[in-house]
Amino acid sequence: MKLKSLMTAIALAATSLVTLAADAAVEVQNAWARATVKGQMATGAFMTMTAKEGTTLVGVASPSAGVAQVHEMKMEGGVMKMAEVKGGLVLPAGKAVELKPGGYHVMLMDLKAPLAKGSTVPVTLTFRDAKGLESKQQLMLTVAVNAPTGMDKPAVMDHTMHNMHQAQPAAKQ
Ligand SMILES: [Cu+2]
Repeated sequence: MKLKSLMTAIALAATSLVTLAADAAVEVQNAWARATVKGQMATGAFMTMTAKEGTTLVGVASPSAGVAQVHEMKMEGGVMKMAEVKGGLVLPAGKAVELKPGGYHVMLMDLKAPLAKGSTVPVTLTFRDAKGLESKQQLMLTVAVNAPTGMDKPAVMDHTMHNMHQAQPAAKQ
């Protein structure tokens, strides 16, 4: 078995275990976080989320990061900018919402240690449903240099334009 598919299998197994335990309202697929190098304080995490019923991702937390936020990356006057999604990320019922390099992503900042390729990083998502009820969902994200599923687009712009964060070396290693 190839290491990559093994890692994906482990990540999926971990995800579904947690999903069962929490009777999760949101299905999360292809979750991964980008590996970091020593001294790098921030990185992105990516996944595809499908809510059974309409809900909103209102919070993110990780014991590995001092600060975690949902970010959006978009072109503004010809410049790629990144900012926290205000009011949370809306997940319409039954519609897959992709968090991917160059778009929505989970930003892990103030990293307590480098995220090594092949390791995992715990992330807790907080959702608020239409009635205002909050629920939490825990994930173990696979740490990788590039998207494990090949859904990735060239990630050269990933976070290097972010004013708040340290520039990172080119993604290729
Ligand atoms: Cu960001």
